[in-house]
Order: sequence, then C-alpha cells, then structure tokens
Amino acid sequence: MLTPEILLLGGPNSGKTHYAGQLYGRLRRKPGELALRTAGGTPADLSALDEVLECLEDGRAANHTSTNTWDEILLPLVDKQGRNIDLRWPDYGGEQLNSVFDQREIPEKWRSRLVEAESWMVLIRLESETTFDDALNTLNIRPNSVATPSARPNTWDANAKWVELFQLLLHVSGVGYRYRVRKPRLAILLSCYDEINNQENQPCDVLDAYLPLFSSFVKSNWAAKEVSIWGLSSLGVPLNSEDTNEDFVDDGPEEQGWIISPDGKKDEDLSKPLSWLLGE
Ligand SMILES: Nc1nc2c(ncn2[C@@H]2O[C@H](COP(=O)(O)OP(=O)(O)O)[C@@H](O)[C@H]2O)c(=O)[nH]1
Ligand SMILES: [Mg+2]
Repeated sequence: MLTPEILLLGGPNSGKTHYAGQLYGRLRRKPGELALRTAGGTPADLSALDEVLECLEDGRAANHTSTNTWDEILLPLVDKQGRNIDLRWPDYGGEQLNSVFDQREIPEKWRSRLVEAESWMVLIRLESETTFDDALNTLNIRPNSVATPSARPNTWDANAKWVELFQLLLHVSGVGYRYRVRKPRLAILLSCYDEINNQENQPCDVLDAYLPLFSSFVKSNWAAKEVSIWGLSSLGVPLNSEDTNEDFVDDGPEEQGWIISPDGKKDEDLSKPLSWLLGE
C-alpha cells in the first residue's frame, strides 16, 4: 500500500474544489491512469465530493468551501500497475494560504504536512493573478514622460507573491535550494485554463508569459525531471450556481473538462498530473 503525501496549494477560488469533484467523477465513472478502488476495506467517506458532483450533474457550480469545512478526504485509488494507493486529498478554503503569506506564520498542521510532503500540487488561476507592468517599459515608450504618483493598488505583484510564498514553504519544509530541488516533486496546474487566450502554447510558455519571474524561479531551482506544468480546465466552461448547463446534465460531468499535458496535448484524463506526481 502506498500512502503518498501530496500537498495541495492554491488560493481561494483557484478551482481546488471543482478539480476534486471532477477528479472524483472521473475516478468513479471514467477511469484513466488512476481509478477508485472499491473492493474490500471500510468504504471511505466521500460525501463531500458526492455533494460537489451532484451540483455538477445538475449543471451548476458548487459552493465555495468555507475555511473550516472538510479538511481531508481519503481517496482509495488503484493505478494501472495494480498498486493500491491511499491518497489523502486535502481541501480547504484557500484563505489559509493567503494568511500564511500575510502573517508569516505557518499553523502546526501545515508545518508537519510540509515536512512530510513528497510532492506539491499547486493550482494557479492565471487570469485572477494581479501583475503590474514593468515600469522600465513605460520609460522606453515615453522617454520624456514626467513621473506621476502611481495609483497602484496596495497588493503584491503575483510574481513576487508566488516566489515569496515558495521560499517560505521551502524553508519550513527544511528544503534548501543550493542544489536543485528533487523533493518535493512539483506539479503546477494552471487552473481554469479555458479562460486563457493562447491555449495552443505549451503550459510552461503560458506560465512564462503571465508570471515570468516566478516561472524562472521554478525553472532555475527545481531539477527539470521533478517539475511539470499543466493546463487544467476541470469544467471546460464557466458555470454558475443558478443557471443550468445542459451539457453537464445530458452527458454527465465526467464528459466535461480536460487537461493540457506539459507537451501541449489535450487529454480528458484529469488524473494525469496526479499520476505523474505519484510516479517513479
Ligand atoms: N471557467 C472555469 N471556471 C471554473 C473552473 N473550475 C472552477 N471554476 C470556477 O471557479 C470558481 C472557484 O472554484 P472552486 O473550485 O470553488 O475554487 P476553490 O476556492 O479553490 O475551491 C467557481 O466559481 C467555479 O465555478 C474551470 O475549469 N473553468
Ligand atoms: Mg474550495
């Protein structure tokens, strides 16, 4: 039995809950690299995921996970080689990640989780990340312009935010990066990928275009074999909680959503990034 420790990282509204729900639907009804293990043992309590899936079957989005609801679900999985895997899938409001960043404090539960984690799965919704134009570019366009007080909002540029957050988390994990990082293995999932304009590019190029500083931080600090960047669209389209999407109702949520593999290929098997993280 493998009991891998995966840390799921993603801010509020990055798509964690819908990914978990859609992954669960796939595992149950349309297995790919990974499937749900049904025989033997005590049936796992998957009611939280059932609830998400029920909303999607009605063609509606699920509700926001409040900070304290469900913290961990045990997914009993089996892979193509017949290996049994018990995956503890954490879900949380996502606000916690922001407060780690804002308050520079890591709750005890997170600390032990960070130390034990063999891999990190990070969800980043690029279209919701705030970045600021490079001030040097402005100087090039208008060489004689006079500096005016900037009206920038009081938030971090997402590049700096993610680099800082990664540095914090690596520090608490006890991982140095004088040498390239091999553990934790890292999968970056660019979530809600249907919102992105240049979907035909490879996900690593898309990350590069949106968050160049963070992208180069990852590339220069991780061993190339231990990091991969994916596009993830769990739903394929935007949903809301009032209107009904008929495709979800007629064909089932398991027919919706896709990923883009690191090599740029579209695939409907949403378990692939997970399977890559769990691989040799
Ligand atoms: N367009 C689009 N919207 C999505 C997708 N996945 C989730 N969403 C929406 O993004 C919002 C946040 O998703 P949720 O899974 O609750 O994020 P969480 O806070 O990280 O758990 C919800 O309004 C979802 O309907 C997707 O693949 N595409
Ligand atoms: Mg959630």
